[in-house]
Amino acid sequence: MKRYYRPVPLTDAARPQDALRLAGGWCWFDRIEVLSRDAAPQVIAAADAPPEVLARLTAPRQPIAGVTLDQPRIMGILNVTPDSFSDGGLFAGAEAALAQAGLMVREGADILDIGGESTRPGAAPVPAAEEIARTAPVIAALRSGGCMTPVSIDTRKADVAAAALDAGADMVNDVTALAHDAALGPVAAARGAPICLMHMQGDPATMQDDPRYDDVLLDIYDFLEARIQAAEAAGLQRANILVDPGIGFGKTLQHNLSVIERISLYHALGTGLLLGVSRKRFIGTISGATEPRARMPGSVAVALWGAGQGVQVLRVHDVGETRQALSLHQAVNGTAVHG
Ligand code: HH2
Repeated sequence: MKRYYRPVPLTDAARPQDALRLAGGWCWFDRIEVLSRDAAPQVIAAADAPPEVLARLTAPRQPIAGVTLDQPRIMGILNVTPDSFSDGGLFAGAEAALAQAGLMVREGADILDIGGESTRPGAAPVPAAEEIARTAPVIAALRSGGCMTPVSIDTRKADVAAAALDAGADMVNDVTALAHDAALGPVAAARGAPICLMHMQGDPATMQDDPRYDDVLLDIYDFLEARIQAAEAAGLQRANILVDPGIGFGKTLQHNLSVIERISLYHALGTGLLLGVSRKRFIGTISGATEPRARMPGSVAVALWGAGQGVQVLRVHDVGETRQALSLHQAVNGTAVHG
């Protein structure tokens, strides 16, 4: 029976002497919830977990695209698409895209995630040439304009990633975790570019039709574990991989909530963790905010929950609001980094 080890992250001032530091970051833990597919969850002392599990949970995560992961980082979303669910059409022109990128950098984005193909439920695929024409010139203009902030290309296609990396992007964000285009892993590996591997069930056209899991939390764990192995087989280093459970990608409201509640499980994969909930539908379902842009407060609340669970990268539209919330969260829970 396979066991899964979920650390219980805390930032409380009352830290026992034998508590362990989670992933070299700002949370500590001294208990682990042991999960399996056929037994009730059990809470054990961290010291009683297998040594290889503790090694993965405590190993400091390496910087990604030069960004250290010892504090929560903000990835600002820039969709240069006509049809993204919350900002489609707003930043499709190069000038508007550059202005928005500049604003997000001033507001405190650590990474910019640029995407030229919407993956919202029901979205139609975009040909690679069109996706390149949308993204590469914006990345090149950011670089020639002196922007030093690391850029991630949100694509599932090797050709789009290669063009973006040529134009000055630093990392790849693949919502299919290398399952869509077998050439993408080798492209990232050859250039030493970090990659984010996200879980999705099905594809955007049909993923919300009737998503089902045996155990959503554990099924995603097994998927990500297998995709890390596939990425390593393609030549990527584990230290250069982020994983993401893919909120809203083939998941019901309850699936999303179950995953977010126990998201710290994925620290056991030994990589950095990324969470993207910004303005997503489940926030509207719970809060009644039907307009995506009205979902900012709920998005910030869930981002703070992620930070409290040790999630290293928060993918958000509302950078300034998230930065303010995060800095207050860190100030009052004692995890602020000074100096
Ligand atoms: N969500 C979206 C797109 N890319 N990448 C990662 N790693 N994680 C996510 O949760 C994620 C993602 C969807 O959001 P958005 O980019 O705002 O919309 P659209 O896909 O319509 O462009």
